[in-house]
Amino acid sequence: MFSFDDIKNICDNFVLQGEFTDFSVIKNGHINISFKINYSDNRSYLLQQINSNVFQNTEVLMNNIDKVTSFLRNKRSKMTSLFCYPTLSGKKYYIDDSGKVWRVYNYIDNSVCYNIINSPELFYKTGAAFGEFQKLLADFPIDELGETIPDFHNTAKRYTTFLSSVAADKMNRADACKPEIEFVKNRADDTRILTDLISRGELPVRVTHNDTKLNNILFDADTSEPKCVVDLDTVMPGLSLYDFGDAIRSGASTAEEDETDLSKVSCDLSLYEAYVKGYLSSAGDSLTEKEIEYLPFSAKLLTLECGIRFLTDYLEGDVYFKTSYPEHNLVRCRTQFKLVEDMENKMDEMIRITNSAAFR
Ligand code: GN1
Ligand code: MG
Repeated sequence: MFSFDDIKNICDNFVLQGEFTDFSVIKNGHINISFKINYSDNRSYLLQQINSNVFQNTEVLMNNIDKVTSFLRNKRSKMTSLFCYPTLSGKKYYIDDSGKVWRVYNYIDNSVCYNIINSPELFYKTGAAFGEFQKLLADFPIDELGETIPDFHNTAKRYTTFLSSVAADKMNRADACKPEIEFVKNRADDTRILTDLISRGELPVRVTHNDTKLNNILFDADTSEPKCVVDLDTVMPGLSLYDFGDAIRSGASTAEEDETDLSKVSCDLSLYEAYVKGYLSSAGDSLTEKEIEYLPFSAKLLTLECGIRFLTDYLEGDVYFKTSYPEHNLVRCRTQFKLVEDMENKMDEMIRITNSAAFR
């Protein structure tokens, strides 16, 4: 899709050290397009084409990222932080002749990420790292952050949008997913629970990551210690519960997000327990009782929300998430709904685990 010259020409607009030698595509992520770009003297950087359909206000996006990364770099932490390289004109992003938006980050060397994890020890560390990330940003001036995607985790709104997509059915796909549509409608009340708590002032709005998918944390390839929290596009005002819930959705699942054999999909309670303990070990003393009370529910809600988003995108004709085949979003929503069902069956146990970890 992109030639050597295409990529080199884009890179030439950034202030980087050395000579461009080659590049490779990084396959992770449903939104942006990422490349590892290699320079002379073994230097590498991460080049990304930002999805402007998803992030419609580049100024707000890059301003948030610039402020947050600068703030994190001044904090004491064992983890590394991202850094945005400037363009020749001193901006944080570059717009090419065809209107595509690009940025360059430092490349985090010698690191690995996972789409699936089966080690509670590693998932404990993941929880501790995301908890630390939240704590490091606790005194960030929240008013300086814009909303990069308005109502990103407003599940009640996501539900309304979903209903409109079902009604419009512009791709004639609704017939093919009747059980999934019913599944969502049966859980309409759940979608309003956190938004209601926010409007009653019962949950604190914090600076949160909002996309704490397992593969958004990089581990050191040698030591397996968390090395860097990445994908900062959605760092903005949010709930701690969004970050906790999404991490469980993605990391405590026994299967990948697009597994077609649903018998392989479940929520692993030993992974759940490990994450809760890791997360509480770093973020615990800053959480309110209400936040702790809603941790188990947030896992279910964020999973339901993600499934609703996949299903909505399927009904809309796959306009948001990158897909590799026509039913990809439908397949993804099915794994999420299978997980939701499994969490519903295990909810009492999830509550017990959470309480015993929090109130020891
Ligand atoms: C997207 O960018 P990526 O792949 O980490 C999405 C998340 C979803 C996730 C589902 C900006 O995350 O909200 O939970 O896919 N990011 C955006 O895999 O929509
Ligand atoms: Mg992302």
